[in-house]
Amino acid sequence: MRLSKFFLPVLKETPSEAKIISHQLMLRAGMVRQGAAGIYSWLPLGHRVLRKIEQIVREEQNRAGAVEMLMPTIQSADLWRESGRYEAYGKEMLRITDRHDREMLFGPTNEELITEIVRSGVRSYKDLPKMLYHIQWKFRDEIRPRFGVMRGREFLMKDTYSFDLTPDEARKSYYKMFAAYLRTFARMGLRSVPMRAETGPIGGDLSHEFIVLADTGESEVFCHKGLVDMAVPSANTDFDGDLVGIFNERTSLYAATDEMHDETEFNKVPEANRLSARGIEVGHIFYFGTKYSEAMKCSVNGPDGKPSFIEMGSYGVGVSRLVGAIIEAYHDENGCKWPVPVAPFHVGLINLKTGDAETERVCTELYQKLEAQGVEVLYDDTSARAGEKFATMDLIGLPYQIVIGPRGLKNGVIEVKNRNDGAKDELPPDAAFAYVTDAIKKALELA
Ligand code: 5CA
Repeated sequence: MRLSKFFLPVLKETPSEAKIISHQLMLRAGMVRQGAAGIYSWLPLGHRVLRKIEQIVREEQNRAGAVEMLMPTIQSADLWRESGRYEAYGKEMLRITDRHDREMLFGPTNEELITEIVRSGVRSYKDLPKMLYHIQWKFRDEIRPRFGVMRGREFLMKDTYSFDLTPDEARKSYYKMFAAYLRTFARMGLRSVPMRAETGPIGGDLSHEFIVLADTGESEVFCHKGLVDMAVPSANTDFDGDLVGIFNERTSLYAATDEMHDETEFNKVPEANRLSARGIEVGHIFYFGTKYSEAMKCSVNGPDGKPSFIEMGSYGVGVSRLVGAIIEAYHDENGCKWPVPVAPFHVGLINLKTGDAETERVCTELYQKLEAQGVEVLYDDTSARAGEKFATMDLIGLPYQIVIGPRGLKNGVIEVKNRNDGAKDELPPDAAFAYVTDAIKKALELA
């Protein structure tokens, strides 16, 4: 992508309304613009990151055996009356009336709608288990939307719903999502810790929040330090196999959010291993049994011919919140430092002297060769000053910068900078090409 064609409205000043670094950087780097309180447009740069995160979430859901679909944002109030949540949800639900005076709502979550879909589509225990998900915008009229996309009113969520015949089978579905979430966040460069959590308006009694530790996180959390560095399930994890080991290994160590915190239990952890910190909730999984299936009469006939209510769970990932969470984990005083798998582009190519024939030639050739290898390049072909180009590249935080100008070319070299550690190398164009291509491929293979 040529920067001259792209749309990258960077800001020099930090907007005063942005209180945390991720919000500041997302505005400054031209990733999002606020439309109304807690409602954002995703500009091209932010949109690319959002889509990469979404794709990783999708791949790991598919790996775990969940099946993708898409439900609408607007739902009928009647469904929510069936479950009893229409009144209970209160002011957080955005209620809408259509031209026929029918009561509708902008979905804050989808337990009712998916239960309705499954009850009309399954008959027998042989139709189970099923695990379905979608990635769709949600709306919650939060009292205090804040921190940009971290606590928005409109936000993108991945929500999965599991349907099983028995509580034992339902727990297996829960373990699948538990393991899939560890992999999902790790692929984005995030260490997540599952913590026992309150179930709130979703319900049930088994629930874990997946927390990324960060000083600016909204949740206060307490856990055993060993959980932070624990190895992540590998890519060849057998999701049809027994995953209880992965679950037990983590849940045997203390970890709880402040609502579930038990000081006495926490104090049993040796003092050197006690971690009390702040964190960002990037995912939340629930097992709530027959709460919705009973209220909405969603049942199947068992092997004995008798009907039984389906055992259900739901599993959410905050896709748009993750964009902010990753910036909280990866930035410095100059801007973002994207991990390769979620970077909006892999490489920023800077032309130091537009109009200079040799510089143009080398830039264009390298740009085309990299793109042909699947390396995503943002090519700064504008006539801005060098200092401005460097500042913008640091701000938007692409993993590698390649800087090409007449002075270096006289000696047959161009500069490659690693945004993560700041290391710079002067290399001939061919060597720079090989080095960057290799580094990007390796970083993507780790998945
Ligand atoms: N139905 C269940 C699971 S599918 C559910 O709605 N769970 S939730 O309420 O915990 O939301 C799932 C995830 O969405 C949260 O873990 C969080 O990462 C994200 N999320 C929730 N509220 C917001 C918000 N206001 N802004 C951004 N992300 C949010």
